[in-house]
Amino acid sequence: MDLRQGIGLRRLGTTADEFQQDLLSSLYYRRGTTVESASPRDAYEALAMTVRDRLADRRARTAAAHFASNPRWVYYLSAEYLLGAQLEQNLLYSGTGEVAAEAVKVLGRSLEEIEDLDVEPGLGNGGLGRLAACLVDSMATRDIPAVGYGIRYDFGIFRQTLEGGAQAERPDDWAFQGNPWEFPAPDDRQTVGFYGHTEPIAGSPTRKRWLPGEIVLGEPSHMLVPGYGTETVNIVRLWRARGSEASFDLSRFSAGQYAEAVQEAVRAENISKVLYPDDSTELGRELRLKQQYFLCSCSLRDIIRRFRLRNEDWDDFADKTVIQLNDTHPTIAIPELMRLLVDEYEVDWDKAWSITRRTFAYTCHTLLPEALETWPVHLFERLLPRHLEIIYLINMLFLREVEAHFPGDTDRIRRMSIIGEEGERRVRMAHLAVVGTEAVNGVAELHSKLLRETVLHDFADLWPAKFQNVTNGVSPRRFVKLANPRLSDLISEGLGDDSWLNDLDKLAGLERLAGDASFAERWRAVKRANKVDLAAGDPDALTDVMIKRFHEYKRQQLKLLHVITMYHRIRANPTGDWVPRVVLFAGKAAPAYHAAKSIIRLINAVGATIAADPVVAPYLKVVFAENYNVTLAERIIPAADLSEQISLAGKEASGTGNMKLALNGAITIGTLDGANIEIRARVGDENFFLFGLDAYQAADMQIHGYHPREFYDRDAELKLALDSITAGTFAGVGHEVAESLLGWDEYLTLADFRSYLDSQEEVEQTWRDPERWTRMSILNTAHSGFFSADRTVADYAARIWRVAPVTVPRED
Ligand code: Z16
Repeated sequence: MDLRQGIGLRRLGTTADEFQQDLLSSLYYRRGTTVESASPRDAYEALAMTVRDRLADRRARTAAAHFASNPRWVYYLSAEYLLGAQLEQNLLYSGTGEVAAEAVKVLGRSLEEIEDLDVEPGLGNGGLGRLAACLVDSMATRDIPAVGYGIRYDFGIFRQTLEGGAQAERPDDWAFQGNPWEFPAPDDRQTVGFYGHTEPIAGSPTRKRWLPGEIVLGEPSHMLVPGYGTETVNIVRLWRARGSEASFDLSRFSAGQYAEAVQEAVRAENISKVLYPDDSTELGRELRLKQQYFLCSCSLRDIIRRFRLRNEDWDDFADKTVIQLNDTHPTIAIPELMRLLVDEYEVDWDKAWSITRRTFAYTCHTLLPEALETWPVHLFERLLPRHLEIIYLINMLFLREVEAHFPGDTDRIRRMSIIGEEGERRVRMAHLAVVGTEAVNGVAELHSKLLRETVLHDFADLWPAKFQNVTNGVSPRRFVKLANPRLSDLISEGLGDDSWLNDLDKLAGLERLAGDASFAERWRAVKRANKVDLAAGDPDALTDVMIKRFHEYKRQQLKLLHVITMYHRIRANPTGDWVPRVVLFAGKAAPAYHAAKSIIRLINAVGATIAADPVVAPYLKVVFAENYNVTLAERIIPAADLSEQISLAGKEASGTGNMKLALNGAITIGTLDGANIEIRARVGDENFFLFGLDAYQAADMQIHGYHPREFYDRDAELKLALDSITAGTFAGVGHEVAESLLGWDEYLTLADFRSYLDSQEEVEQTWRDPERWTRMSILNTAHSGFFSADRTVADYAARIWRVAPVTVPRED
């Protein structure tokens, strides 16, 4: 099939010469400039368009094949996407990397120079946003008809800088110079209402008329999501808020009241202005709920529009549609679908509720109580009055169901209600998400188990079959092939070809090479070369990395206590046989999260003290890499020897950095938390440094009263580490950190300290035996194939979505 033939379009060439012709044509006709006067930006944009064009035909054939087969669709609803840089990925996925490298020479620039101008859209905070990006990549790779829906924030996650060792935040105007990867789709714009009131409709007990007080336009654009090694190109559709024409007050403008003239439009556009920078905590701001509703309302109308292109009967909707909710953020889609069906399409309530429940599925990503969203009822009432009515009705019918199962159990009814009545009445979004969906899943085995046993226990009692686990995964294309080309080449050589890139279990074939001395030698050389590239410190030193959002439960402070202890040990014995280490931290703290920012500040103070100490500096170096994002992760991960996954057991839902690092041959030091457990089970206990309390021991300790001082009093090194902070050894910085650890230590840092240090001791013993270390490293890669997002998507497809792939025909 070639859709271009019918309209007489030429096919794009595949040779370097033909690519170069198209590149020059893009520069001339689309940038309006010439080779002689092209700026670096012109070169970048022209190349981006030339590469993008190479995916356009696949996209057209995908859309045609999907339309023709009227398949069951997966719609992924997510407030966040961390897609990463697009140019290099699209070169790989379009198979044009080599010809492009040749062709760009005509511009007098190297491909690498041009790639440096590619800005990543930072439309997410951390794990959840990157997971969304990995899953849409794998859905395309598995030929699943899917659309990812999200918000096109003007400002993505803030840019982090260090000012005197403290985090400062700068706005991330990521598309300031334009975004060549984005296709506007103004014809598909939607209208969204807020505020106002509802009116009854005569003769109908359940239908209502909602008269919103504010109207906002949602303008979509999309980015291409090509599959790897297949023809499919799906899309992520992102909504941007706009004021309508009516929101500009011309008469005020004419009267010189310029600010007032645009205030309504500004208000509308603020909805998609900025990503909320909180990972795993919710601030409960009105604008955030507006964002969520904006995303859901636009996306649902778009989903219904798409459904009606090929279908008429609402009875078919749930068979043709599955909507996956990425955390509770898009849960308002449940009452919104009810509203659209009941009020606008006049479907009766029971039928609408049956359709809705069968359409949605919900992924929970946390166990932290503060991450489970709740909204004050009074806020809902003002912002989304009709939705609150619908939620009340859903809740009434639901609680009737509970009462029927557990007659007279009023305590259970209070616990399970969608409306929390303790103190200020609040809407519990997680409860709504469980009630309104067909399937609920956690993101790692332990997480799913703890969800069933704790946070969602009552619901699992009522509907045991609803609860599932789907362990997270990561894209091997982005996090091995693109991030670590040296290792990828070595793996392909070892395995005979590169088919592992979309069949990651094949990495197991490396096992037989783990004992091959020359292969191991080359493996070590790759790691070393990656460290040289990273240039964080001595490439022969143990490169110990902790790269993730800053959060007390993740326990960067525990890593820091280890560093401080090493500092004291080396000072006490300067001629000791120390293993040289580079400890690399990277990650952002939510701007309002003071405790996390204090830890960053202390890391930098400790780093400076060590760097200035001639006794310690030869053995120990602390590096804080600014502005951690996908692009930086792709540089650090290939260079890591040791992967720090040291959260308090029972707190990290899954973790995905742990998977990326293991795949790149870093060895994990970690607790029995999240996906660490599954990594350890696969790579083998002997190839993993385990320490710390397990989730049940940790919970027990907290229940029976935890006293951090007891650990401090009993452990001289721990005492020295904390006392030195308090005594001002690190430029007087870190009093709050020490105080919080000795005062309450919510995440049992001191309880795990000794076990962690013992495990680090084992790390060093192992490192001293390079053959053994390398063998462990190879085995980590060999046995991490399970953590491909392709497997994650296959799990969702089989057990939750029940979708089949649609093959997109090749060009002829
Ligand atoms: C987030 O990134 C995560 C959970 C959450 O409730 C909100 C946000 Cl923004 C993370 C989890 O902390 C992490 O363990 C998990 O690997 C990731 O989501 C993807 O599931």
